[in-house]
Amino acid sequence: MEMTQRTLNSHGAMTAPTTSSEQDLRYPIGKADTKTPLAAGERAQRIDSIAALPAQLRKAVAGLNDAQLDTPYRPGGWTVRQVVHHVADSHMNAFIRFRLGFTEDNPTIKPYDEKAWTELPDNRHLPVEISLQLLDSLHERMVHMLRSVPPAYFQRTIFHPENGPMTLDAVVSMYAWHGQHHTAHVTGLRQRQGWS
Ligand code: NI
Repeated sequence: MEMTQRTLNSHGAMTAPTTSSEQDLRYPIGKADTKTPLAAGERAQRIDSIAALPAQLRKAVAGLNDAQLDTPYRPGGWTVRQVVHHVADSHMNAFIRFRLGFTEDNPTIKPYDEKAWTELPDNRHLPVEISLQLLDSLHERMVHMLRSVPPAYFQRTIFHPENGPMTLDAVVSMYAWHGQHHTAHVTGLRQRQGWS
């Protein structure tokens, strides 16, 4: 089902979808704020957000049938199923990036082709529950690590070959945002489709 967002102009006529509404579908919570360094309270809040993600994502997809899970969250976008498996793909990389950054001096991290990963068969076919369980375990370990390392560790850096150096504070912000960003793709679709 097409889910173009149309708005009424001042004369009451339907207008074509605008770039801004497409942007709204793609970036429902805006872009990541990766200012660095974070104040201790801000960092704790963002780590809390990472901790909350698995349950939020589980709630976002609760009760959806296979046809709904295989619906793109926006025209031309990934399906809900692909979004959930992508979050697991991405956060496995996050876990490794934190661990490299906490234990090595400005390690070079490995970018990956996230779009190509999302086309792999497990992402397209497996039940979302598989990745929800993976995220439960992964985030439990990641959050324990993030809440327990010395605060100074968040000023350590990783080196991204395309984007340059990033502090671990920026990585915390990036992945706190990332989970909320994709959860909002699913909750936004549910709302627009009237799936309750
Ligand atoms: Ni993503």
